[in-house]
Amino acid sequence: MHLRIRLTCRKYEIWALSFFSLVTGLYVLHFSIALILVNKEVPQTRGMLYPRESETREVRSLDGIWNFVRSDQANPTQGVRDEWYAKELSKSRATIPMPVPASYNDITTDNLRDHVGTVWYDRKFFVPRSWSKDQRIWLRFGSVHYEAYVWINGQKVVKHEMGHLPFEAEVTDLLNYGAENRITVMCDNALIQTTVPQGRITEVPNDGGMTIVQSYTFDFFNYAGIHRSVHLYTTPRTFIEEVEVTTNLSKDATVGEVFYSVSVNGSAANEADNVLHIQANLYDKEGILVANATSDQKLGGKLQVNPVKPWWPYLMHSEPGYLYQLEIKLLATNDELLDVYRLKVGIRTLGWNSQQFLINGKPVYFRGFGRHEDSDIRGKGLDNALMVRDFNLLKWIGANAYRTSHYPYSEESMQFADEHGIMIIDECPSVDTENFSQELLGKHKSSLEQLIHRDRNHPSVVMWSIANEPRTGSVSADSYFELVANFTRSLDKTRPITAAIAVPNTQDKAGRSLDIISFNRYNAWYSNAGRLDMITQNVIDEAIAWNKRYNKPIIMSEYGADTLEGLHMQPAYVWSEEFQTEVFSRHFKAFDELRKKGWFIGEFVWNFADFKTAQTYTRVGGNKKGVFTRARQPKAAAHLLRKRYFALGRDLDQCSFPDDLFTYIADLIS
Ligand code: BDP
Repeated sequence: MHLRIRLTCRKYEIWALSFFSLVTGLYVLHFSIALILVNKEVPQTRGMLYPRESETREVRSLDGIWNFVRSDQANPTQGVRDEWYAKELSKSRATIPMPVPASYNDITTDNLRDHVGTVWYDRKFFVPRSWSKDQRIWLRFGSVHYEAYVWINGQKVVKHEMGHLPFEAEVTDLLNYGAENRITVMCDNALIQTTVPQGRITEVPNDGGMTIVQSYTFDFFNYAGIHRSVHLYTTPRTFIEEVEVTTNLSKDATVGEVFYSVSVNGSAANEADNVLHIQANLYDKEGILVANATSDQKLGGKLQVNPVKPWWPYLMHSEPGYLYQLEIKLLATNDELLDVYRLKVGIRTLGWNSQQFLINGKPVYFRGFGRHEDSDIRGKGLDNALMVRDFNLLKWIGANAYRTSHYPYSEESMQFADEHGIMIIDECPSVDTENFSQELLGKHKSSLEQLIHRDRNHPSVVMWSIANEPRTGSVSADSYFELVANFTRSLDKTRPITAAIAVPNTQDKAGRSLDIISFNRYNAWYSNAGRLDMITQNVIDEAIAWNKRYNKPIIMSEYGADTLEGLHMQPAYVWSEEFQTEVFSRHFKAFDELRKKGWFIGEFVWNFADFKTAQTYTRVGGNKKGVFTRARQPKAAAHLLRKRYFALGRDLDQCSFPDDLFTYIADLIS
């Protein structure tokens, strides 16, 4: 902990350096080490199963209103030096109420929105006396952005760097049972060149003297705080720590196989005369047992389901998102039940080659969105109402996929995607990656390790995205992305790897390390603004060029135009609803040409909904490229997109049209 605090201090000392000397220094440093990037080990995540109740486990939420303090921007480590965690925060500073989960930025009416550096949270909670008996207690955060330091009753518990990913620690010996306890969290939102994502901190003059400014090149607001739920949960002394599941289907898709492998934590696992084993039971949606098995001594095994109901994406099958329930029972030699954990499992296969991406042996054509976790007031805070609304809109519009641009989304949304058959391209938080360095490589790999550890069992996850718009034109990008891609592959061979690339294909150095090439391009917006007549052929030409260069399947992972809801202009003019509609239509034309080639496998609109960004003169209240407004209402282009996505669904996957897809006009038109 102390080392980290020192490092954090160093991070802030760096702010005091002049901007120019910092930039020059980093440039020299990165240029010289780019050629000797080495593949160092990254820390391995343990445990972290999603907290679920069972006959052997209890879960308590610590969500609610916490107390909150912001540090002085110029003195971000004061709270640590003065040990604010040693007593209630309110004893050190005046606190304000702060909801958890939520970003803290848009809750108050002052400039908390733009605060840079550390903030503090605390709250009290009760632990029942019954929890003291022969079990272990864990504290788990769904995500805190960007760096978190946690204390229980004044004792340090855990620190974690990286937003959007869970972390946990055992707190059994730190709690007061049958009594009140206090949890304190310090959260630091500062992004520098070796965080993921990267940013810059500079000290600049303002009217009051000097101030600290956070800048970043990525195009979404750096919301911060305790973004997802905080849980306390119990496990038995010896418990199921990890479950890893992979699945397979017979050629004719009638027989399914579920391979499971379990890791156990606890003293019983080490007793020589206690041979632990797993009883695995698989239940269908009706709760009927369809397969069971007893593990081998390595706590792994296979379940066979005959006949099987495979997991299919939405609109590719009449019963999409079919999930079984896998029940894992940990038993001692004498068959004493030690622990039970249940999780949902979808049985499916993935395949890919130089032309296609296949699910259960059937070629997939992706039709979807880049998205953001973003909404008014709560920022990036988990919000179940918003999540369910978003899935309803995805299904209404006929999408079958989205990319978690540009960071991992909530575990709850991953589970929801499993249930609804929405395919996910799962992206790590590396966006606009540049200034490649050994330290950045380590953090980038760690973000993928944590992501894959968290999401590997989700049938909805069909691809890993290892970066968005990395600066892959630079010399160092070549070995950097080879190392990142190989590392990802070493963790999961069952899913292909992509990255959303925006440099011209002639300059790119990362594509050779990927399985599927995704490219982002804004024809008629960032290039040739307003020129609707300069879209279709450009898209066709660029996709062909990418395919020629790498001989791999191609996805257009971003295209679109900022659109102010309610602005109408005929003929179409930038920012109007007519313009967005026309931009889409010109892309559809290109996509249909490209589909005939066999290797063009998907189209993703940027963006699902309007979202907040940093303040700049190119953004009016944020990025307005949403097909839906930030309040999740459709713009005109949504109705066009819906017709296309369903038309593709009917043509490619034989889905039926919703009754309200076409509005009656006259019986002269069909
Ligand atoms: C792309 C980025 C995305 C931006 C989008 C835009 O990948 O994050 O929001 O441009 O400018 O380059 O709208």
